[in-house]
Amino acid sequence: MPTGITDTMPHWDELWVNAHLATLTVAAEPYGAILDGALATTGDRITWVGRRADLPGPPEQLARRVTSLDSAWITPGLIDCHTHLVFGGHRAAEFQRRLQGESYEAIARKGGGILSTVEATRAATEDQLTAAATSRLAALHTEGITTVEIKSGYGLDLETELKILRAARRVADAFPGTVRTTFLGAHAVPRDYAGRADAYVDLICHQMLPRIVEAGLADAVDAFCERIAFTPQQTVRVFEAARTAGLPVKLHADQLSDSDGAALAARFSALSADHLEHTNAAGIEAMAKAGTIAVLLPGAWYFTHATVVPPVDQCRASGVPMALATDCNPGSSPATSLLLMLNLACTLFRLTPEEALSGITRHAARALGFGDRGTLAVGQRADLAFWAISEPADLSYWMGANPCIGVVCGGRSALTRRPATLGGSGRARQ
Ligand code: DI6
Ligand code: FE
Repeated sequence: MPTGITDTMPHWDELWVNAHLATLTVAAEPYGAILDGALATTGDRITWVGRRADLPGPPEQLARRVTSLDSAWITPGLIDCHTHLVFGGHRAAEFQRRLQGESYEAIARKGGGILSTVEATRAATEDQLTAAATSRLAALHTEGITTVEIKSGYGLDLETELKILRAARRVADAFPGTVRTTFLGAHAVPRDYAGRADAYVDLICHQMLPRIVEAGLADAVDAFCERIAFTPQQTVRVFEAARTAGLPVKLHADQLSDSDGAALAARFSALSADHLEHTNAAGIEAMAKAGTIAVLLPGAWYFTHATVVPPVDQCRASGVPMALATDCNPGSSPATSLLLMLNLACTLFRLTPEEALSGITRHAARALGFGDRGTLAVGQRADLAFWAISEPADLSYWMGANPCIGVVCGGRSALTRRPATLGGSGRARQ
């Protein structure tokens, strides 16, 4: 035991000092900020958060290792709560068709869109899918992401949905952070069920979902409720099957048209309703009452040339927390940068930088059903990201920069990197 430590002194594993903290706890300061703060972890938990001046002793006597962060900022590890990371092929040709004026919906109706990725995904091996998704997740991780959700939905038959979910679990095994998997069998009606969507929903409810649950491969169930996908009635059947299986639900709701998706999600106490561009006032009210989180996906909005902005003011007025995610997928949002989503959400949807950061931390945690992460507070999981920035708004302000200099997952240092030079003083504000 080093000299000077008494039995009443804490014995933390790690202590970070000379750092500013964006705790994202509800506090008087914007971002729950603590300037000149300190943060300690023991095992996989945060064990102390506060002003350095309030530490109960000299730092070197409080922890096994003390690190000075040279005025960097610490935020909670970032959370990407909506991705389709596991898929085969890509859709650059469709991108070019859309640039020439064809709409996302028109391409889907002609059998392109999701169904073309289904073909490529069925043709890919599990190893190929795992390798491609692993490199997409690595890109997210370098930006401070410590928790990610991965949906299936490009198989649309039992065998391929199982293959995708197994690949997602393998990606998780090689990732120092946390992966949540979501079964999205109701993503599109497969070609061999064209005109027989109800029969495909039978397959989902009676065969696919029970097998996937039995294999322990899904943490939640999602569906695409839309005129090019599944009706509200069909979505209800999928959600009832999820309820029987004991899994929480999420919904791709009102992305292209108002299908009353938000209210439907709320009726099933969904963790989240996602997209929401066309959601009506009653839908947002229902979400507020049910505690359903709004997940906004500005990458998909931007990339598909959408024009109707989700009802941000109404979410604010009704107290519906807004999360943000990449929606990483080959058709509507080929994005592996969650930081870019902050900028897009601010510029396109007029979120404040503080709302945007809350959207990829505390609110994103709730969208996945987590109560143990997304803020810097004692007892929370020790998932942290370190940033060479002057103030938290820098994370929304820069486009395409990555000022992340370190990531900690469950108390273990998972990544250290040199920051991009952002200009200005290059130093965090003292
Ligand atoms: N909405 C989306 O934005 C993605 N899935 C969905 O239901 C798009 C999926 C794709 O185009 O491949
Ligand atoms: Fe999506």
